Amino acid sequence: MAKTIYVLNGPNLNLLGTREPKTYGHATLKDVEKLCREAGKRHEIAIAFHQSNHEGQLIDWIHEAGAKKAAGLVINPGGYTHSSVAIRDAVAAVDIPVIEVHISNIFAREDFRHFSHIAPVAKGTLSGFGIMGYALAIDGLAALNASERRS
Ligand code: CA2
Repeated sequence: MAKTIYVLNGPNLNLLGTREPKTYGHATLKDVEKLCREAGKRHEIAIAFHQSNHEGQLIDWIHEAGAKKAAGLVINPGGYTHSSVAIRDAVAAVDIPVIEVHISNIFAREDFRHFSHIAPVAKGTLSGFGIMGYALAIDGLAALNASERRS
């Protein structure tokens, strides 16, 4: 059965490409989805791509990825990065590798963006690579899966 990587996008990321291009670039969320599907194809891994403005929906998808033993999960929690203990708890509760992605470099921005509830429970974090960060995260998860199969 084909492996699946979940790619989850949090609040306001549906607006990508419509505002704040200096911070987030001109690409839309559809462009991000295309990029992720192309990365998935390279590794023969299916992509389950979602966006929600609702914390509970994101948590349900994290649980679903865990229950289905997905090959991994890429999450850009948006503003919830800096506020959500509930998303942190969901990430900590699943036994699959989770990569946190941020389009912008959160450490080069306002102080309140420097803290992430998710980072301590994620396998790793990518921040500041633009939308390329999503593809890099999928490449990383594919490499982790390949090395696990070898050991
Ligand atoms: O850099 C990132 O990817 C962020 O996760 C984006 C979040 C922000 O709260 C984090 O600190 C960093 C915001 C997502 C909002 O996205 C928009 C995109 C275009 C226009 C308006 C909002």
